[in-house]
Amino acid sequence: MPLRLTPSSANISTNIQAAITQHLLNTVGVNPADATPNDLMLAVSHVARQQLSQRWVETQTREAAAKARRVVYLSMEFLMGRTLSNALGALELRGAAAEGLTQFAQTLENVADREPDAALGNGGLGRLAACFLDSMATVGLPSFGYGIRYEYGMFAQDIQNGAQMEYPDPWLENGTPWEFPRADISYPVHFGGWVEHVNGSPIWRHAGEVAAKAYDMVVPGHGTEKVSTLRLWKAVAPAHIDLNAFNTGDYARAASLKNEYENISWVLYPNDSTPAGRELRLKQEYFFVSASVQDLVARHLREHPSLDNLAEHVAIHLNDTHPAIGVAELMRVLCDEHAMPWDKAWKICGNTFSYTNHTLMPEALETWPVGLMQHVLPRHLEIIFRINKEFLDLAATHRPGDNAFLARLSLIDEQGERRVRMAHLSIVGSHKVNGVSALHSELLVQTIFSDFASIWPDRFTNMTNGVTPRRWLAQANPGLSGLLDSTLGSGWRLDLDQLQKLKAKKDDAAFQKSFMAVKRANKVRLAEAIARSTGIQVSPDSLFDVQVKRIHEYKRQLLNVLHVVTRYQAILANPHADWVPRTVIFAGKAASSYVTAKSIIRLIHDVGTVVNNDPRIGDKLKLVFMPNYGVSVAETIMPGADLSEQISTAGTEASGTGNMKLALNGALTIGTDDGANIEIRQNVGDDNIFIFGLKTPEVQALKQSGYQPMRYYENTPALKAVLDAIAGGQFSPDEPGRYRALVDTLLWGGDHYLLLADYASYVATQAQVDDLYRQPAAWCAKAITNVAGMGVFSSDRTIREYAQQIWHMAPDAL
Ligand code: B1H
Repeated sequence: MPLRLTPSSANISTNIQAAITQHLLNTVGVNPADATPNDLMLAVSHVARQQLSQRWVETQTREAAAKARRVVYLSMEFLMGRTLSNALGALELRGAAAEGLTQFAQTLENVADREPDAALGNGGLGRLAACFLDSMATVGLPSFGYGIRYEYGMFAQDIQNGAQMEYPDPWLENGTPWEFPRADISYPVHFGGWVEHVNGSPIWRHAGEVAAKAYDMVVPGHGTEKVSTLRLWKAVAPAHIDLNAFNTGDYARAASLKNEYENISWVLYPNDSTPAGRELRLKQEYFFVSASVQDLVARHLREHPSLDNLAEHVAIHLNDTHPAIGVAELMRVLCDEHAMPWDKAWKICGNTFSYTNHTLMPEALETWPVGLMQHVLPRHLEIIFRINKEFLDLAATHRPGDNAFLARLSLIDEQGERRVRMAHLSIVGSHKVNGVSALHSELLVQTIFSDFASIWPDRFTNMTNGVTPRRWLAQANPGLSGLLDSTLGSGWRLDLDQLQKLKAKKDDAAFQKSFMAVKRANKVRLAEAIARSTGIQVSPDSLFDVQVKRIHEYKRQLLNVLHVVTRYQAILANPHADWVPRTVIFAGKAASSYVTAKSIIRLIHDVGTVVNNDPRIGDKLKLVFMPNYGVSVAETIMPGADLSEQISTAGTEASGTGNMKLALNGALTIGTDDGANIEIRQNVGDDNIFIFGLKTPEVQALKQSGYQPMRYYENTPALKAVLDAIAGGQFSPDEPGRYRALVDTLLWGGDHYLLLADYASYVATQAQVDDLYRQPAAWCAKAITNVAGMGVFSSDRTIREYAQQIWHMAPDAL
């Protein structure tokens, strides 16, 4: 029986030292005297892993005995980041581990830094899934996350001559202490072939088979011994597949056959917000959904005699449409494999599934060509057609004779190449559909899903996103956490609403002083990280203005650049004015094939090169781009930000979650009336946030009336000067035409995201930001008020809402 370490056990740090030494010797295989920081990272991880393993076994045993109702969260992405620090936090062993490491002359921070990020996601959607796992474990919701064990996660970004380069992310290259391979859990997943109907019963004569092997990652709850499971599937060629080629000595063919199957879990598609639409992606989606459904069905049948009561014991949640094929798969399993009548199965299905939509952008809605679906999943296509027929029969009773209505609702888009609409399949197959912020959920029923809402108004609801305060405050910002602990006690970690009590302190001079000292230290730390990753020195005394997120036109990083150039020109024109020194910090990846986004990254670098090296500017303005944005980089950036840029065109950002992380760490937001910014404003108060620009109805009206960007260009001299400088090559003298096309998307390409329309309002609001920053006490009071107002954005709150309103589960039931 391994040693059980609890924070209360005597001599905990001595015990940890002993445990680390044991693991160095027995698990890592090194002499403790020679242990490198990497060896120590592995050894400490194994100490924590052992503790979590015990918790996992206990939680599973308890839930199985109770035949607990469980939520199954299906997601193509889990952007977990590093595990060690979070695991130690959950075990309340962080202090002891740090102390234990002093014997090895190492800091916990330095040791933890050796762990590669588990970057199995693109951005907000994947990180939300990771925050939800943390909250599900913490609030005690019996839960399984299911996804893919990608061999390669999100690509690593490097910058060469200002341009993004992508490199593979072999995060598993050296193994990971955090996964538990479950050698005995493996399911066959079938593809292709055709369907035969024998005596009215369908038989899927599949053409290919791959094995899905389970690898578990333990998700620790905080303030509880409960843990949850993230089960990731790896694709493995079935042993028999290459036997023939292997036996005849044709190893090349054997290897290529093996690859063809195993590439299913090879790499994450790096397309945030736009579906990939490739056959391999469809196979990935079906692969992990099929394995997960087999797993949950097997678990159910271990605890219950039949599948009749499946919906009472399992809630399956679709994280966007990527796992939507699960609706057809569950129908196939119930009807074809368990001989359940269709109508009964369909009822179970509807009571089991629920679906979250994460984006309104029409180009982001996933559809699959009918021909491709026929080729890869012929039986599922038949099932989808039957679901569609019955659904359209029902819809016709709502508006008899209205064929346009039916065509809009159909699961099949019949215009041009016929395509299966995965969002429609998800809605029809679910009992609840939610958006991720109040505005987004409202817009869903007013726009893309309005026809569905006319049939099923009660099916649509809102679940505003949240973030876990454990990672995004306790772990990322130890300085602020310590201040909160000494001011409020430590309860905020599990009850973020307690931050409200800070409001009373917002003008307290002593508290302000401590709060500003924490921010200053975090800025120093961030400035060091900037120097390390870019070579650029920035002053922690300048205002840190931060925009960190995927690079996308709708998020309008380009509008931010227009402001930077505006400021640059204004400083040159008036060098002796009382400028508030600013450091503008960008970070984010562009999808590898997204030409405009990559051009924006290059422009940021080119403008930075000119501005940062202009001796007339000095510290008044700096522009930096931190490469390879991901969870770990974010953990350094969030605590050091003064200003949070959330400047998407109103109506385009479904929610945002970076906005929450930044405000929680005491940054003030400059943002549009979009996504969760609106709810942040409601919670921190209008006076503590900078909102600018057109609101959603104004955006819609301007577009309808015929938006003419050229008018803004001609009537706004500062804007004209900025665009002329960029388009004319002032920042790319070696290639003066480099940004002509980028500027042309604004002037001649319709400026789809209304940068020019919002420019003047944005620049004027930035001046208000400067005015406030000149008054440190006033700024600080607002920053404190922001932290105080962020309680509602804990993902614990979000998960409790899902549990109560969608999954019909009581947290902490066991
Ligand atoms: C979000 C995505 C997304 N919305 C397709 N949609 C993908 C769509 O690989 N794909 O095919 C990947 C990701 N991601 C984001 O979700 C929203 O843009 C954010 O506003 C939101 O905060 C986040 C979480 O809800």
